[in-house]
Amino acid sequence: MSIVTVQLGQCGNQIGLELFDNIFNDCQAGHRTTFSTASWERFFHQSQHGDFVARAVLIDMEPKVIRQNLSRPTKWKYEQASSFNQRQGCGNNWADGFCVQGPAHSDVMENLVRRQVERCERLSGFLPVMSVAGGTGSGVGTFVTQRLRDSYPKSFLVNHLTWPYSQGETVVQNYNSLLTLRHVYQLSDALLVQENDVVHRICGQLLRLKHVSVNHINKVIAHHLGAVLQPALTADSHGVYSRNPLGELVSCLASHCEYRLLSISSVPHIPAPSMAYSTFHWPVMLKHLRQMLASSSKMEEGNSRQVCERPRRLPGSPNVSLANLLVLRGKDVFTTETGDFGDAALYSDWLAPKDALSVWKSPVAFNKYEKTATLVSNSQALMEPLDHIVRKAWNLFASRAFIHHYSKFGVSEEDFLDSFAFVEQILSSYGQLGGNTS
Ligand SMILES: Nc1nc2c(ncn2[C@@H]2O[C@H](COP(=O)(O)OP(=O)(O)OP(=O)(O)O)[C@@H](O)[C@H]2O)c(=O)[nH]1
Ligand SMILES: [Mg+2]
Repeated sequence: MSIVTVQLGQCGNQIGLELFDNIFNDCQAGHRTTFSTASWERFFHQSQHGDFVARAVLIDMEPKVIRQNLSRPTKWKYEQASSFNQRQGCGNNWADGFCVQGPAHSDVMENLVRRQVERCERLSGFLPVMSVAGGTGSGVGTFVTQRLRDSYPKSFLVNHLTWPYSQGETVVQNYNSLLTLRHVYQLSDALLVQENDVVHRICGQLLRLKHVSVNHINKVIAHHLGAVLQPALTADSHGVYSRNPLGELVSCLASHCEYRLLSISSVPHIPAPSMAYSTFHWPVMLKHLRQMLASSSKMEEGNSRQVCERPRRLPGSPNVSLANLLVLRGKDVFTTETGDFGDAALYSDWLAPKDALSVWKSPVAFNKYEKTATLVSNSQALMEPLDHIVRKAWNLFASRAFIHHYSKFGVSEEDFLDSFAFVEQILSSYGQLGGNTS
């Protein structure tokens, strides 16, 4: 089954390109016909000339990144006619994107999506890729997510959201994040979240890159996403690569509508020059990943984020999961012991651990790594950054700073208050996973 990716705004378009590149290169790296065929059906269709064309729609209110994407030489292609841009962005304003630009260009964007859908023999669903902090990705992205939900109510809808640096690049990034989450949380089946802070640290500390660029960050984000979305064998797929990637992801991780936040962590991350000398041991890798899960850090131990504040969780309390998906790729996956991830201590008591843990496997090595273990977790791991966003947004809102930029496009103070209440409720729900009702 196929996924139609909708790349929105600068961030969405830059990450989307890296994702397709990652997937295409991964498939080309070896002779593995059934794997590649399943992957290509997911992400590419073939043109009359035999070119691999991404199943993607590119949307940005600015022209630059789309132009770069369309002209960048790659072994695969974007379809020129599958893009839409305007001349000026939304100026980091969610309200402009959601209330003005989205509705103004709704028909043309819908037509582009429909054309991609018509190319799919079997549609699994949609993957909108966007940041939550700018104007186009967040505002137009939310609008497009709403239209996708209305027009394709039976298809799966999983949003990939990039969360901004906590120290912030724009003063209103937390307003935009708040408004995006308020809407997308209800529309989407699941939200795959990657935080720029965390990925930046992975690049600097684990990959030992001296000057971390956006490009480096996007490659890591694409690596994580590819590790989850490339074909794998599920417990009941009887040796056949899973058919409905988004549907299976949602059904094992996000079947409860109040819990839709999914974090991704992966091991190992190895600097390119060290790769040839590295050894990969499943027990060591899985031990690290298990420790990361328990402590809700998204980087390997030793370098992980120091837990500074854990709002709404008891001090030192372990990260509680509702559900986890472990994806193993590479050598010896079928003989690897994963029982530690079924430890009841990791989970809320709502589901038996055997129902809360899913394991997908593929014997095909991923992205030059002999072995890769990736964990997608619906747990309390995103409470801290989410709480940070809400608090920062509230600090601005308390003095009604910048609200006029939003109200002039139709987003009122009441809309903000409603969004605060909604996101507070998400935090409270996740807090209750650990039995903490504060
Ligand atoms: N990881 C990553 N983050 C990005 C990238 N580009 C922008 N961002 C982040 O995205 C946020 C800004 O969103 P953009 O995608 O630039 O904004 P936009 O959607 O184009 O919206 P406007 O330009 O305001 O119309 C900031 O938090 C940036 O750190 C990227 O290529 N990769
Ligand atoms: Mg932009």
